[in-house]
Amino acid sequence: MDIDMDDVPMQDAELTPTINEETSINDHDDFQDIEFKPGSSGIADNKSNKPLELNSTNINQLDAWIEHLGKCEILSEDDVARLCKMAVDVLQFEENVQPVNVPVTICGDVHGQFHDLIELFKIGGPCPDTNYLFMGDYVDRGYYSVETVSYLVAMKVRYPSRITILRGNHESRQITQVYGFYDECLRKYGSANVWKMFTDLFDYFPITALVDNKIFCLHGGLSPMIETIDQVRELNRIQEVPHEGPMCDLLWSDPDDRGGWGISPRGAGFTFGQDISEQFNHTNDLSLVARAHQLVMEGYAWSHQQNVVTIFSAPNYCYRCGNQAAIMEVDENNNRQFLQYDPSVRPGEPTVSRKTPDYFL
Ligand SMILES: [Mn+2]
Repeated sequence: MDIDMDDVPMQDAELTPTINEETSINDHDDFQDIEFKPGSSGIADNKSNKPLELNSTNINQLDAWIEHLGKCEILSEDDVARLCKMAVDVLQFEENVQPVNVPVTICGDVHGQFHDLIELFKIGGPCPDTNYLFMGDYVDRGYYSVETVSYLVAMKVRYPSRITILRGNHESRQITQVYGFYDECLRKYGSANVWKMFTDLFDYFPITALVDNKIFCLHGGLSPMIETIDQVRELNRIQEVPHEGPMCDLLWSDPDDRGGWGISPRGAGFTFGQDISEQFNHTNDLSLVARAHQLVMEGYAWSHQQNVVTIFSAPNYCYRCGNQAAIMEVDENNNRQFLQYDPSVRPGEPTVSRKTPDYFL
């Protein structure tokens, strides 16, 4: 049985045995097609032919939703439908390689850890005062995937030029049926309708971003079928994440210490060595590939002699990994600074004190 490297810390193999229950995506073919009809939610049935225009009515609506979601309270099913329809009319007009200006703060996996997302905005500064680029994996694993993805989508619709939300390998019908988001939607809404709406919306998320023409941002990594960024622009991204091929690789691959291309233990995507990263950055006149997808204990980790950086923004991942989280600020002069943070306290969560209680003294 294969291990999903989402869960394998790059720098602390000791944790691996406790958190390696994820398996290859190809082990789950029994889930096929039962809940799998792209477009069945209807959120994309009446797409506009031009980007959503904000006016006082929909701004007031969005601000009310954002305030509600900010308290970690879910929207009604009808409001999720309204939000997702608006989001289609924003995201369908974005590009496979969405251009992003500096300054911007680049973030990695969030995985339903809503209170830590709020902490992220405290550390990095509130949106829209600070521009944000999230590199996917908003759902699954944590307890608040619904609130997390609702909040980020609402922010995207409200401040479309201030926040960019890329697709991760978990923004998929198949993966979310295994790792939590599907079950969470059933539990919180009593049906799969909200899951269908969001997974239909995920098909419209951009798959990569290009910051100031210098930093190529994506969830996973490189693909042996992609040599130039223009080749990413030619893909048809509006579909479920495929099991193989360039779009799959961009959302699933990982950098590796070995050179060349390797078979990924995740069962999807590839591993790629420093020679591959150097060639890609040289060919495309890039300074850096920024990606997420792997737990790193400090919240960020350089690889391939600073040709690649991994950013992971879920502190104490799965509420038990003990890792720090990080985000990467890129300023107007392209200077980079990492901000690290620890888990926020969830309401109802027992606060574990390592201090010896007084009654033992
Ligand atoms: Mn991932």
